Amino acid sequence: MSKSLIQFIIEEQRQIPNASGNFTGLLNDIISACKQIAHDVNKGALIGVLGSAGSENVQGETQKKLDIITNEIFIKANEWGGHLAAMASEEMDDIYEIPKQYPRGKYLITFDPLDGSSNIDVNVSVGTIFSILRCPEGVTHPTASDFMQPGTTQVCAGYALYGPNTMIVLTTGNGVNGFTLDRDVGDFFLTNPDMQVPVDTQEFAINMSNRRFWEEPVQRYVEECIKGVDGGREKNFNMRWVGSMVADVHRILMRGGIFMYPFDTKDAARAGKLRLMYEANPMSFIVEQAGGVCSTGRERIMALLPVGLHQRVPVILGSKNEVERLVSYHKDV
Ligand code: AHM
Ligand code: MG
Repeated sequence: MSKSLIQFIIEEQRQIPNASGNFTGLLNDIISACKQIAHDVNKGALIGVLGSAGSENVQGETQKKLDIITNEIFIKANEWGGHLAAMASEEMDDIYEIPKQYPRGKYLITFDPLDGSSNIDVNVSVGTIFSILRCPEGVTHPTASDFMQPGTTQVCAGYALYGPNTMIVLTTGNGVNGFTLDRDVGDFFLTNPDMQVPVDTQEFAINMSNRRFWEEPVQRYVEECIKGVDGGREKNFNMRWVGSMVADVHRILMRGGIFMYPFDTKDAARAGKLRLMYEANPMSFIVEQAGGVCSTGRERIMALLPVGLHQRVPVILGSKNEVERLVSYHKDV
C-alpha cells in the first residue's frame, strides 16, 4: 500500500526542525475540503448542484451554483482549524477574515474553489487550486496588502483535479507529488511521486479563437507549430485545450506540453485572463518544481510583485525548451 497524503506530509515535515504541526493540520483541512467538493462535483445533477447561480463575481463573470457551493465548502473546512489568519478566493470581492470564535494561525491561503467551472455542466474535468503564504510577522488582522507577496514566497501550492480520478498534486518546494483518492478508503494515496515536466514537447494548448488578439511572438510560435514538418520547426505538433486550467496543466505535468493564456488585446482593461493569486502563481510553483518554466512572456511569473487580489496576468508555462523559445521570441520584437 502506498503512503497516504497525510503520512507523506508528516514525514516531510519531520525533516524541518521545530515544525509545529500547523502546516500538517492546514493540509488536512484542505484535503477534507477537496473530498467534499469531489463528492458534490461527482454527484452533479443528482443533488441539484449544476447550472447558473444567476449572480456575478467581482470580475463580472457569471457564477455557477457550484462556484458558490464549493467556495463555502472550502471556507467552512478551513476557517476553524486555527492555522489560517485570512483567506482570499477568486469568488469573493474581499479577503475573508477568520471569524472571532476561532483561533487565528500563521498562514494565509488564496484559492480558486472550482477552476474551469464553465465546464461543469458538460461533465468535463474541473479542479480546485490553492496557494499558501505566510502571514507577515506581527500581523494579527491581515488586510489584502498582506497577501501582496510574490509567488516565490509561497510555502505550498496544489490543486485537486476532479476527473475520471480525483487527484491532489502539490509542492512544498521540494518537488511535486501526485496523490489519487481511493473513494472506498476515503484517503488520498501517493500514486505519482516526483513528477517531472519533460523538457521538450510536441503538444501545445491555447484557445485558438483568440488568435486575432495575440501579440506577434505568440502568433509566430503557434504558426510554426501548425506548419509542423513543413515549417521551420521541422516537427509536427498536436493541440489540446480542455478549457480547465487544472486539467490542461495536469496533462503537461504528465507528458509535457506548453500552455498559453497569453497577453491579448481582447479586453483593454486586463493583461490576460488568468489570475495571479489563484491560478498563475500556484501553478507556476508546481510547474517550476517539476522542472518546467513559467513566464508572462517577458518576466518570470513568480517574480511579479502583486498589485491586487484579483490581478490578471499573461501565462505561458510548461516544457522548458518550448517556453524558453517563446520567451526568446518576445525579446526579438
Ligand atoms: P474560471 O476560474 O472562471 O473557471 O476561469 C479560468 C479558466 C481556466 O481554467 C481556463 O484555462 C480558462 O479559464 C479558459 O478560458 P477560455 O474559456 O477563455 O478559453
Ligand atoms: Mg479559475
